[in-house]
Amino acid sequence: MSSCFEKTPGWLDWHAGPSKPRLQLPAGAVDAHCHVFGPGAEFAYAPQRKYTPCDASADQLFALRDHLGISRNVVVQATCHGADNRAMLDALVRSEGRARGVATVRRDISDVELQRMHALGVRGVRFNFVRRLVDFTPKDELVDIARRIAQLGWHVVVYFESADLPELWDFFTALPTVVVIDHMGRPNVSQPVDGPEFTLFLRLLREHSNVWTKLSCPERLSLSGPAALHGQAKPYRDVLPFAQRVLAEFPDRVLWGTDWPHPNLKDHMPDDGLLVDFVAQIASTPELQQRLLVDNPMRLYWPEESTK
Ligand code: 0GY
Repeated sequence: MSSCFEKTPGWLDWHAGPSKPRLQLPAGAVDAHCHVFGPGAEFAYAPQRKYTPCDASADQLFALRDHLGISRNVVVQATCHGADNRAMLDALVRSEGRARGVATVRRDISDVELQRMHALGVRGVRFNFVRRLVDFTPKDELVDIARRIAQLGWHVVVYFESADLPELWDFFTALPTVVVIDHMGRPNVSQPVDGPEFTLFLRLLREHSNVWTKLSCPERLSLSGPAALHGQAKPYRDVLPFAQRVLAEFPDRVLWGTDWPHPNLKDHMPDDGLLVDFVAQIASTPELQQRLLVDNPMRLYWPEESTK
């Protein structure tokens, strides 16, 4: 995984030999949150980036897709590429229709460029509020972007820390599109699932039927970790009640993704095969797995092919 860029010290590279999932995925399963990084020699990392990753190319992503038994990907623009969407768009082209994209755009983007991205498979933009990843974008710029992409039928993906939800509430609830929240709003899983923070998050979904979320990133949220993955103890067991609660209440507004190649992890790099197996812990029946992995992402990203 060499690159012409020097990786951030301590960077953990993606797992080179993931296991084969034990879970039999439903036909047409979608990984609705993953990224490509570079390769840096072809698609340079952005000068304003907050981290420099290892390369993770589209072909490597598709090899993982096939290995895991996944059918399609949603490639989310990573902050290390800023608003230069070329690597993500290249992945969409290479996927031959098996990937859709979520872009990062600035206010000065032209309508022609938005149309071009739509033709290539982009269906959303991402607004990122995580301070360690991005510099602040003024809200009036984001409102302007949301208004424009709404006309294309796109949605907004938002990424934030759970402590910031109260401050962001009015902004989120005024957005004129579907709003997809990354990683369940990053709950602090040391708090109870009925605690004030997660209760507020659930209220957001309950009161706003345009809000969806991704039951993703147990490896990022967990404090108990992946221990005994195929042994007695459950992996990422502290994340489970949060994901199960959301799925139980909002089975038609949830997505799942690997988050490959897992940027900025500090303590371990997950085995993507075992992340797939974790889905069976969250969604215990084939019917729920079908909704989470196929019906919901198809409705949002491939509505023209969706039957649900
Ligand atoms: C994720 C999470 C992270 C990074 C990014 O675009 C990104 O750089 O999304 C993170 O560091 O928490 O969803 O991949």
